[in-house]
Amino acid sequence: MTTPQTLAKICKAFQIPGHFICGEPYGSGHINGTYAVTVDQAGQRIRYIFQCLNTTIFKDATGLMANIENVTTHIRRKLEATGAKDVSRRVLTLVQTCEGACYLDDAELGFWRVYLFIEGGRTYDLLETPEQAFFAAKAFGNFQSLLADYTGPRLTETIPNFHDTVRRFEKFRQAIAADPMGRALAAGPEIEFALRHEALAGCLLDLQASGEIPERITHNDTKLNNVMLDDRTGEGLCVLDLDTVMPGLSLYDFGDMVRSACNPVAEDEQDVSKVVARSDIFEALAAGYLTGTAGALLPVEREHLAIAGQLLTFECGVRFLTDFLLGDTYFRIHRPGQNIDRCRTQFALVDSLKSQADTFMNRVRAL
Ligand code: ADP
Ligand code: GN1
Ligand code: MG
Repeated sequence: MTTPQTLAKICKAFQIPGHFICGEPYGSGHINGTYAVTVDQAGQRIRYIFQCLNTTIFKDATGLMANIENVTTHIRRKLEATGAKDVSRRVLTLVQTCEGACYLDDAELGFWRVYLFIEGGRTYDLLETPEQAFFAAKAFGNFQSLLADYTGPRLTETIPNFHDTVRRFEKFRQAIAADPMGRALAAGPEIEFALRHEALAGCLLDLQASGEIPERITHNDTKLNNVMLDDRTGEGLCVLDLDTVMPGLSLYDFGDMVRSACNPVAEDEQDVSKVVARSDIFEALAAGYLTGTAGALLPVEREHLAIAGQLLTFECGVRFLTDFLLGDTYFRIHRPGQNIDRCRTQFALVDSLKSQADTFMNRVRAL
């Protein structure tokens, strides 16, 4: 973990006036190291988000930062053109280094970026109400709408084949065969579940290959704690975590919202009997996403909203399981067994989504 002394040093490398007061780990992301840093500026305490990028996972860190600059610039211009209020709370703002770059790449300190801290909003690991689901999904849908006319340079694929579930399944099979930690035996029921559901893996890739669903610029990591809701109005405020914004499918974005929002308990809950796909949340997500994407979704995309939830939940479960088998090198863990627990909740959610598939589809059709 990065010490306050190191954060103070990083602070000096960016165009941040005033002096460093304190900094501590922030949020519950699994990949990057995120810190909230407080600075005294002429007697006011101002916060910033400092992030150390995981460059083992994001191998093309400079390409990734170029994506974020291009995407945030495009969104900012569009918001300004429509006279939106409070633009610096509605889109992430990168702070430049003293040299005028949008990141610091330092042999000793690592790869860092700094964002203005968006005040007056919060992210949720667990959703409480359908209203929150509606506004979160609307914000992700609107994010996609804002990028629909993006004409800048083609965005870098920051993690190639990120949602290629078939390839991910192949990696999973290799992990079972290699079993470097000797954990396959302990994960017997989960491995069996995954193998039994393999057919799910290709469902969206097949539709894309046949040209039935289009590639768009999508977020690709629409977990609920990657969108801020406004404390005052409850509405969507800002879409965060732009590391995986790249060409993808709308259904990936919707599917991951279903995965992260429908479950009433934590992603690593150990009592899987508590896992259930909440139908009122699903319906609110669908309504919010259809509102945010403002008519852009094709009928075939609408018809696959429910299966997308199953697919993305399955994919994530397979990823957690693979990481458990390989020794927890991808998703940060805070206790042994956390990745297999995460896998179990995902698979329990797949079961619940499957058993309610018809109801969920009827809800979408009625919207
Ligand atoms: P990770 O890639 O590790 O998931 P995120 O970019 O999602 O990192 O950031 C982790 C958490 O930090 C978010 O869930 C959110 O609560 C908070 N956060 C991120 N950026 C900001 C920001 N600009 N202002 C306020 N909070 C933020
Ligand atoms: C990771 O970075 P974070 O914590 O928002 C992961 C997602 C997973 C999610 C599962 C780049 O998201 O793909 O769905 O964990 N991000 C990356 O909680 O792999
Ligand atoms: Mg995140």
